Amino acid sequence: MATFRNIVVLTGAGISAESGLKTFRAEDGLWEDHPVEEVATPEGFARDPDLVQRFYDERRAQVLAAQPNAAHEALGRLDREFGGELLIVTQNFDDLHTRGGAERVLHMHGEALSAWCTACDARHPWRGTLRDGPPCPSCGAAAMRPDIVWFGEMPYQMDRIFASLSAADLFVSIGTSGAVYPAAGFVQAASDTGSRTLELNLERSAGSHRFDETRLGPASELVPEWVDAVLGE
Ligand code: BJW
Repeated sequence: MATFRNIVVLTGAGISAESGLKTFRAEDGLWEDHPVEEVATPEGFARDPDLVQRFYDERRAQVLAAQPNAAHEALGRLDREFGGELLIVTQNFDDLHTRGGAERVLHMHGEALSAWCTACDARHPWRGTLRDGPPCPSCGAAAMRPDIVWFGEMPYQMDRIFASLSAADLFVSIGTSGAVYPAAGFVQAASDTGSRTLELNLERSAGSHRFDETRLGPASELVPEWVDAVLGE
């Protein structure tokens, strides 16, 4: 395999599927029972905050109960052993990359285990529930919401992500459907600045045609194989 010095990895819900966390758009996915406009928009939250807080309280508990799988652990090994530049951009709000041993992780759609006070703008590590309106540890207001990015909101650290994409010589997308922007546009941004692009997914995604190469299979098999090859094992 060619030698790469600067890798950007994008991950989506598919990498955590084998840890028991549901994806969004599968037939039995999260949005089958919870329509996206109800639970993943600021308008839905304004309409029915209790429903939305319950939905995320339940998913926060599922994240706490889940364990990293072989794909998260392989990326953790890549982070420890790869001598070049690496950034793992995840759309997932779970903490399984970190528990799988990776440190260079950026949560572009926020984090399940963080709460955001809409009164004072503070963010706090959070493992409990939010539906009961707990006071913000900084200002005391009962105005905490999940620290996640809903449709119509700006994903986090976009400048840093696009700077990394433009410097990358390899962009790898793992377990994402390519249905949500701006993440779905990263493959084009990486290609435009000369990066090689590789997709690892269970099935072809909406953006498969934009990648130099697509490998199909479960992340728990494809990701360790790919990491072994990058590390020259
Ligand atoms: C496996 C596997 C296994 C399964 N192994 N693989 C019209 C055109 C273009 C854009 C827009 C438009 N109208 C509106 C927009 C913008 C909008 C958007 O993209 N809408 C689309 C519906 C078109 N985007 C936004 O609003 C974003 N903000 C924004 O654009 O701001 C302006 C801006 C402008 C310019 C620059 C920057 C910003 C915000 C998007 C926020 C998304 N939030 C969510 C919810 C987060 C909270 C929560 O967790 O509930 O993020 S939506 C949801 O989708 C979640 C995910 O991160 C995201 C992506 O989903 P993902 O991960 O791809 O999951 P799935 O289920 O779709 O796919 C799973 C994949 O895994 C599948 O491919 C399977 O095959 C695979 N798989 N098992 C390997 N074992």
